[in-house]
Amino acid sequence: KFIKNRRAAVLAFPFNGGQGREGVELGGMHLVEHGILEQLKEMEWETSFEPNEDIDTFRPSSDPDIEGLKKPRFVSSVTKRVAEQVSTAAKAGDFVVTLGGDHSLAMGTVSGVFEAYPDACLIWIDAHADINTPSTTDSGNMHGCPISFVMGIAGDIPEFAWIKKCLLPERLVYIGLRDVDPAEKKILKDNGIKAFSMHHVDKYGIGKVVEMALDHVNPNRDRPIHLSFDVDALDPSVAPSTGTPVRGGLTFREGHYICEALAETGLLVAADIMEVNPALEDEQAVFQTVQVGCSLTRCCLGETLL
Ligand code: 4U7
Ligand code: MN
Ligand code: MN
Ligand code: MN
Repeated sequence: KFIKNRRAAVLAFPFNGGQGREGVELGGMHLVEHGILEQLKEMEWETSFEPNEDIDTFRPSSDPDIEGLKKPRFVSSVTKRVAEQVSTAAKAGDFVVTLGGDHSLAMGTVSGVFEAYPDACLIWIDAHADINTPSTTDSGNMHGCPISFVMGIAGDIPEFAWIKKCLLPERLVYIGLRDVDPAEKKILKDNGIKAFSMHHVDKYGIGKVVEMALDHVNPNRDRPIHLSFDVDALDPSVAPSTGTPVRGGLTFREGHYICEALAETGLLVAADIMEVNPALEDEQAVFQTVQVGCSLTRCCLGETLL
């Protein structure tokens, strides 16, 4: 087992530079204000917290597009800090919880987890594939690109030279996809990347899908697991306050089942909870989304295991 001493390092990154909507930088603090740290302590996890309140000092005075990517220097410097904090905590044997912020932060979380655990696998829960390259992205928003960078298919951009090619295509699996760009579909196909879309969730049920996903990336159940959970994987009726909602998503239970099943393996070493945007939709919707973010996190740390 990889986690020593039942310690959780909770890292919040109040960052929105990977996409265009204000408010997602508030997501992590809302989970904290909702009580996630106390909830984890209640579950007998020793908990540390790093709010990274100085993240705006990483914003360069000028940050013109590079190869169509928006705010590339800001994204690079912030995600480099993310990688350092995540790898330090993971190497200490802590369970790393990263609260976004937008999903470009995963360039840092994946880099950090795989620095500490080179044999890890990545389970990506999302409506989107987030594997656009600088040449395929239409929006230029880097929250749609993190996987291409850690997989080493983004091309050589000096500003991102710190990112190591750490993720092999066969160590990645998706669950929840339903809005994948045509160029991303080609990347998935060309690289033989396994993906369970909502169609597969409907066809096989979430229990079988998680089992098949684990069989693919972790056949002997001996590799550390990094879960990156974009709340837009959930149906908008379950998690309405997020920047890129897509109808037809995971139910409340399907989302929680994934976290519970991964916790049950005893192999989960890190979980990202990304893209909660408390500036979107009404107060009730924000409450519901923040509450779901907290309960997913608790499930990752074993709350519902009997
Ligand atoms: B998220 C998109 F074009 N693919 O690249 C893009 F549809 O982290 C969406 O999953 C990306 O929320 C969504 O901009 C990124 C778009
Ligand atoms: Mn998404
Ligand atoms: Mn995402
Ligand atoms: Mn999103």
